[in-house]
Amino acid sequence: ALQYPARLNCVAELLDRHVAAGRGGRTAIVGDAVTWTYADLMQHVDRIAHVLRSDLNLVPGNRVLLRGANCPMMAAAILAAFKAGLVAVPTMPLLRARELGIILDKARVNAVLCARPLADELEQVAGHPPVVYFQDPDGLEARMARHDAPFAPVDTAGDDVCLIAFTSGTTGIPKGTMHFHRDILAICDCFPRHTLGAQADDVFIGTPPLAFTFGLGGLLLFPLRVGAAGVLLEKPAPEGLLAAIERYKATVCFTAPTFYRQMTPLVPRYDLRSLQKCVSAGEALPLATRDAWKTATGIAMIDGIGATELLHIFISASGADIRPGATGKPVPGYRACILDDDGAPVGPGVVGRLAVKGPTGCRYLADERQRDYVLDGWNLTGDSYETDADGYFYYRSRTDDMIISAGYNIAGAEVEEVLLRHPAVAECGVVGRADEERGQIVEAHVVLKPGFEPTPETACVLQDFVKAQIAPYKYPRAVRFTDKLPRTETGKLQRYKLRLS
Ligand code: 3SK
Repeated sequence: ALQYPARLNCVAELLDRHVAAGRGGRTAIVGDAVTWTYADLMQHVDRIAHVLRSDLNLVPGNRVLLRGANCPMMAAAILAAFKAGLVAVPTMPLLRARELGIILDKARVNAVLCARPLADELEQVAGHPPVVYFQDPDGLEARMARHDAPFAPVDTAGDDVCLIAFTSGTTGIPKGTMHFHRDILAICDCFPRHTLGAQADDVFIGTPPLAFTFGLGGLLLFPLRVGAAGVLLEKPAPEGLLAAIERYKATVCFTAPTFYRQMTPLVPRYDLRSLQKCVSAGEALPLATRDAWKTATGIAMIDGIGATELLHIFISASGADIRPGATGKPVPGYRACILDDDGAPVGPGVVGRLAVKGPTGCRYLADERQRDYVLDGWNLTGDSYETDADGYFYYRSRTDDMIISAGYNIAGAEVEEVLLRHPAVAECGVVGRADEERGQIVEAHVVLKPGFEPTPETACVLQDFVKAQIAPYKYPRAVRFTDKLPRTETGKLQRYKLRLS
């Protein structure tokens, strides 16, 4: 089992340790516009920590919401919050005012660091806490210039909360998951060490936002743990990612199957000889995607399943351990089993609920759903799996109504709630529909109010309406008009019927 000291600030281990050991000149972070060494990163982190503590008067345990695209300043802001004994609450750049409002409220946020280009939605949240903008000459950067002293890591306990990562609940009400300083190190000491084999000369690159723990680990924490470099791309697109792999000679890529599918036909246009390891998570990896990528690049993808609740990947396989069709085996440090509906373990070949136990685990912030997620220390992830006789785990489906599209978790209920606010919508039901490109797409079944026409134009109007209200990746890519939704006698929407229709 992993052992960490009782007093522990994860940034001392991830960053300061390298500088103290003479590795300050190594590249830590590569952004679109700047490259920072470990010493540069530490200087930025220390200055932001001073701003948070001295200028904003925050005290250990206070919560700081962070809003920005993947860039060196966003990375430094997250680490600064950890180092200053605060709790970082990173948020997806695409979130709208409504979603930000819920998070600000739920996490009882004391202050915000926000990239200036993302100011609009935040400013629409009534009564938001004090904000300091970065990527703004008169904002955070100007304040940082006034603090040049080193900042000593706050003497936090290993089990002090340092991160609240939000994930969309099936009801559309985001759930905050709380993680300790020691959890941050634990995820670095499991998957990247045992499955990925991360090394100091690796260059990590990829697309998931730092606000998604898949990206936070893969693009920032994992490289720092081994003294490697992470490339942060502000606007990742398939062509841009391939060009960046070539440009920065990246060795390890983290992204979702959708992205690998989009990149596959473009591979011959780029020199990807540096690339050695490709990690896929965020949604199920179809065999066809894995095979096409192998044919195009020669690289056998490292599939994995993780959860925001557990912080990172807990089942995976690499190299000779890869078995086509299987996600893999529990990552060393984790245990996993399959449970039936009564919570009893089942043997190979029987589909049931995936349960996981390990050094990290679910701690919801003020949410009753904790009781459903954790049973006797086992985390019930909401995925149906089965095992084979050799202990490999095979993904079958989600056990809940979560739609997973291009690696994004989307709650059908949240999209329904928005659609119902449009004057044309009488009733609606939103489900996931299998899709070659994105794994699943959001599909809305809509009953219109009298006077509205079920035309493609109306569908576009509804799609634009959703995009304007909540993060655009949640909009229904398919809209189907119907006269009636399938409901039980008690009026409950029968989503499975919509999925079959
Ligand atoms: O969705 C996943 O598989 C995942 C992977 C790593 C970290 C977090 C998540 C949700």
